[in-house]
Amino acid sequence: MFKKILIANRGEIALRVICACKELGIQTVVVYSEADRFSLPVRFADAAVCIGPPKSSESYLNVASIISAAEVTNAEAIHPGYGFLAENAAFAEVCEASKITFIGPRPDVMRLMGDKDKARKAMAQLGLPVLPGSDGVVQSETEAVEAAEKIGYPVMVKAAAGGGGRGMRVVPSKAELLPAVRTAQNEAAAAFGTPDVYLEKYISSPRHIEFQVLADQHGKVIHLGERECTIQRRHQKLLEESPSTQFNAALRKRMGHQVVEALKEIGYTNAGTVEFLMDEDRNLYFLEMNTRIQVEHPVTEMVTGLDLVKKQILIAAGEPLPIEGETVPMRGHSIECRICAENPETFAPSAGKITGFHVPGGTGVRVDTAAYAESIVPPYYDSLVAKLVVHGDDRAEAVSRMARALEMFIVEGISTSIPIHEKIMADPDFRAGKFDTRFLTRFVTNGGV
Ligand code: MV4
Repeated sequence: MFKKILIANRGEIALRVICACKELGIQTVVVYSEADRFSLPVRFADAAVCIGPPKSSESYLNVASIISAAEVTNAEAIHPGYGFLAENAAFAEVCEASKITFIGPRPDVMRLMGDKDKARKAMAQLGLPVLPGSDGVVQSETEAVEAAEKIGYPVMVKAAAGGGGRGMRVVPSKAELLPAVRTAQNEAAAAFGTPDVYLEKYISSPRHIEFQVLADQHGKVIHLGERECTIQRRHQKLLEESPSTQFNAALRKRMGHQVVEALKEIGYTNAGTVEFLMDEDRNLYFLEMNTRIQVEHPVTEMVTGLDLVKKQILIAAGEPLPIEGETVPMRGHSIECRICAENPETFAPSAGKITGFHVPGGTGVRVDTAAYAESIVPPYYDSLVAKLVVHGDDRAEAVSRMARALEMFIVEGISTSIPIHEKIMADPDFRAGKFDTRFLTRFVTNGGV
């Protein structure tokens, strides 16, 4: 087991990793930017190293500074959290070359999954269902036209290096195809440094469902069921839940088995998430795979009782997963609301000082946050202030528990997304489990997708 781990992240996830390390008896080092000097991760870690100015590019994305911090503190492993360097294969390679364990999958597997059209091809070959699409990246205008014809309109143009909704275009008919391809290529080149795009059949009001997996270094792969992440605004998830109202035990077992088999073939290790789109007939199609711990991992922890961050660390240290079969029992229902610092009208991030702060508690309530009264939400990073997570015996109990917990959550000094979450909890369609990716458009004039 590791004696000391460096955490290359900030905010609630840095604190989350510190919690796991403390319980495992592992020493922690956090790196921090000048904007995070008075943060809770800095306070609770055994050691903290300032790695640069507030801008991420000069601190949390600064590979050289992070590696030297690990070297001077004798950290044996690095936990990247989510965002920043978490899915950067080159960073994982630098760790390897520096004899530091990167807590995540191997760099080659990260690189494959980072290339969305290659990942799609690989997963299709391994038996996962995918939407009809082009055969890899489209190389010419003729190829794009022919592929779209074969798929049938509407189609979607997607950046190979994209993900999370960036560099995507919906194309209703042939007239719009080539302009959309060119725009997407330009966007992709600007955003990711490569213009590669591919085409896929467009599903108009899908649900977003993802499977959580864990894989050890001895060939054991398990799944921990699905999360429903359909309620999003501009590709930012607002809330997630597990299980999905659209799943039953048979569908979970069938899809979970397919996911487990595919990841065994790929040689996947550590925690990961396999994303699917679900159409109106409940068909599932592989979209992409995330090779990190995700923001919404707590809902899976609540229904499985497993500590996913501890599992990540144990797996990286070479421990076998002590689990029989392909999955674990799941109990009850969990929902997570992402409480963000944002202007309720414009949704622009609302940085500033939190003057009053009270977190709800009681049965079945968990709050993951690095905020406290008098703390400052810096303007440089994402606007997540807290994750409010509840567990109940069933979905109805989880919804009412979330509603009362939101009511008892006090954040003063900045505005947050708490009011929109309260509206969602009170919504009859949400309560009935009736929603798709356009759900939010009716709450907000400029939200939607
Ligand atoms: C799609 C799609 C429709 N058809 N792909 C958005 C995030 C990225 N991971 C994939 N996304 C989508 N891919 C096809 N072929 C619609 C979306 C999409 C979406 C998906 C899940 C949740 C919210 C969404 C909002 C807009 C678009």
